[in-house]
Amino acid sequence: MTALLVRPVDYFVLAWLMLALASTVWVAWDQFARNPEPSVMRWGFILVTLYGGPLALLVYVLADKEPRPGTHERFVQPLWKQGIGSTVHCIAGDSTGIILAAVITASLGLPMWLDLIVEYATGFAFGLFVFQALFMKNMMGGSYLQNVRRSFVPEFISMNFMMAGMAPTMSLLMMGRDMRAMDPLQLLFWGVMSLGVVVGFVAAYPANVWMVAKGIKHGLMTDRPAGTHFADEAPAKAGDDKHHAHSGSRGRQPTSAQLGAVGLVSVVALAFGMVAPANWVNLRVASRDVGDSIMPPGMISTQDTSGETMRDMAAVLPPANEPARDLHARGDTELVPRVENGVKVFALEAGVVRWTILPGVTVDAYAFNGQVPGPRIRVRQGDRVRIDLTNHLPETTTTHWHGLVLPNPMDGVAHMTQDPIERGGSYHYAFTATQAGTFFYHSHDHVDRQQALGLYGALIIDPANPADDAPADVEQVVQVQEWLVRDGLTFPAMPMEGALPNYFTINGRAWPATERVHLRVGQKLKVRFIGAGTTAVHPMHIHGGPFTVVARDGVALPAAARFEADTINLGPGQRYDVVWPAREAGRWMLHCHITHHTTNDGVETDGGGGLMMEIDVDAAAGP
Ligand SMILES: [Cu+2]
Repeated sequence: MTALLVRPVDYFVLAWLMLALASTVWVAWDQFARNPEPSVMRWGFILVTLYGGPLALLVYVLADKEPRPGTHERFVQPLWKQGIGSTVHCIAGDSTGIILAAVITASLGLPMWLDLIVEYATGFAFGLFVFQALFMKNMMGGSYLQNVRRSFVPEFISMNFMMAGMAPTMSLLMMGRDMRAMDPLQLLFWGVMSLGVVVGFVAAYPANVWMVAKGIKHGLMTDRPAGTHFADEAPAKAGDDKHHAHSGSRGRQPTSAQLGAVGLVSVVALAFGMVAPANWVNLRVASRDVGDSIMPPGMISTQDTSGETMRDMAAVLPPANEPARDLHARGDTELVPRVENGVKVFALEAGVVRWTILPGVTVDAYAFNGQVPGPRIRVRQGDRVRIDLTNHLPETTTTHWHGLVLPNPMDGVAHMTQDPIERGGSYHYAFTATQAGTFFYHSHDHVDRQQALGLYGALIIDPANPADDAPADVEQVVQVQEWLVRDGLTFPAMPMEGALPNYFTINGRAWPATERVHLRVGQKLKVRFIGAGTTAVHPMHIHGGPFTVVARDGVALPAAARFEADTINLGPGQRYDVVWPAREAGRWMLHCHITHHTTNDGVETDGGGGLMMEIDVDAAAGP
């Protein structure tokens, strides 16, 4: 069960539904205690208020609720009120059928287009067999079957217009950007149903007024216990022992041409309402295909957008009962192995955490061992290594050891070298570290989504002979990542419309919350750049003079191949080891040179944001 209150709209819908319940209780009490109506109308108003909330309550009070004792007969006479009554008993049956069908089809996992057809058929059946035929039978007499026949055309016309309003409301809102609207266990589903009934009511009202005027539908009626009299009661209509209060119009039956034209337009309206939304949204998607996905606000959703696309790009649903890890929590902490029979064994757990990247900015991240980036795995060349990965994510995962020479079944590619690890499952990755240098590990299942949400970490292999390492006094790992945070939700950042990132982190923090490096003039800093990002090549630049590139992609450059530069293009998957000499005292900047990547959602704080890090150089130690 996912959280119900995730977006501001959820609180609005909750308030609306509570108002609808309260309105329904009041209308039900008022109907049975005070309003002189046949019970089919009472139930009609009660159901319509349940779906339409305070709007239906308003209609009830203005058009049907007896204002003073004994005045109902006269009060409900105007045609517009008769039309309301006719629409209410149509909508009560139709929408009950539609909503029941929607709950059932969503649970069965049918595509939306089929949902709509089943909903139409069920709504029509409910309206015709329950509300119309029974209602007409009570009013007009005759057998039940006669009344089914008599109600068929009016119900057909009314239902067509009702669905012409309700179907596009459901399609466009349910298949829009918050797919929780397709899930009957979510508030949003009931919010959409409520709005759909209101739109359906408005769409069906004009035809109902016309049909009442033409005498082929009934409007509002008064039903009092026999012998009840009031001083100000309107004179009873002669011969009307059933207390019919609507203006008798049975003499003005519609011609077959009129009925045919109205019926035709109702069919056209229905077809338009059912089919037109398919121009904008994918009606082949089923609730089951999309889960409770919430799309990024700017994502382009079309008739081709598949359920898989939506799940890939969807927001991380905030973990329940999970306090955010604040700025004291660190990513990239060194993971301590246990040694079993000479094998260094590391334990990794993938799960969802709330992670603070900046004061006041918290992301819902996929993380190894509750930290972003995942913990640093550091071994020595020649070590036998095993990593036990356990999956606590809401989806399958695997982990790939980027750049390593290892047995193929250990390579971690989902569906190719291994089965994806189910939620709750685990996998043991075992290999011998034959290379030396800067590597990293990352998810290789739903990688478009999972790595972008934080499933990566540094993997550093020290050379067997420490003398082979390029010497430096201070070492700093720099892992870059991009984030998309909108409306308080975290989406995987992608180089795609609506999914481009607006926050950028080094080791899980954005400037000015990034780490600081401290050294003295004359010392050397080794930076291990890791291209853990997934949306851009980051031109990483250090102020205060050039550095020497000593290794690339986990391969040490021989002395003759080393070169000086002040910017390296750190592409996704790439690693660069650079050695930077501290030449002058002061505060020196290390940053990405895509200038937007040095902002936080477009805002600069303390000189920038995102991919920036400060190198503090003190004056050389005195003699
Ligand atoms: Cu950049």
